[in-house]
Amino acid sequence: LHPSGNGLRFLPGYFDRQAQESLVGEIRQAIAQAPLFQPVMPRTGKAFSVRMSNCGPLGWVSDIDGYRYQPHHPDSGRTWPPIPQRLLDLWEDVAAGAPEPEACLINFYAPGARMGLHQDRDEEDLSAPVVSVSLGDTAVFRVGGTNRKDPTTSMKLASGDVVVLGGNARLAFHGIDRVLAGTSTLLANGGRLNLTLRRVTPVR
Ligand code: MD3
Ligand code: FE
Repeated sequence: LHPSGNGLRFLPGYFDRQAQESLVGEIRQAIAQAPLFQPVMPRTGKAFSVRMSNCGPLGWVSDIDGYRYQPHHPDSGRTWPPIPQRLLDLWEDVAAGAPEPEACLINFYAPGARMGLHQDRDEEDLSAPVVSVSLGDTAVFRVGGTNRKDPTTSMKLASGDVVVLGGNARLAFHGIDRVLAGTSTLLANGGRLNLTLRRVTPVR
């Protein structure tokens, strides 16, 4: 049994083309208010190849001091825009029972960008799932177990696909090995958007 086996739910083609186009419009609006920023690794200051923004009451940031959730954009100091209703509806559909999401991290992969193997453990509430939406070019996603050295399996994530990471997949190591250029016409200039909905703080 793969360590992430019983906590990973893959919902291919959850969003149809029309819903994907609406989502892209909503995310473009969010990015107009909260521009993509360039996260860097704590201590080293090495830049991520992925650019990021957020919507929701909290947003994930990474700078020389560390990783954290905060209510303000790191460059402008403004609060993050609201999470689009379509994404709150998705959460209700696939994470029913979990407290409402507080953060939607927006990852933008320009051609050539990738994300190394990591765990998501900056949330205080690790009981809620993470819900991921892929838009644009197909990505090669790698997921393993809760130890970095556990065996990994690869999956392709295409535009409109949703992945729900709960249970023992919540702390699984995962990353994006590459984005396959030219696999989607959704984003005019290519690349990939990934949206992850997260509960950050415990309810009580
Ligand atoms: C497995 N994003 O933002 S989404 C991230 O495609 C992140 O941008 C990737 O990893 C991306 O942290 C992967 C799928 C995903 C998201 C969260 C997870 C897989 C996960 C949390 C735990 C385990
Ligand atoms: Fe992650």
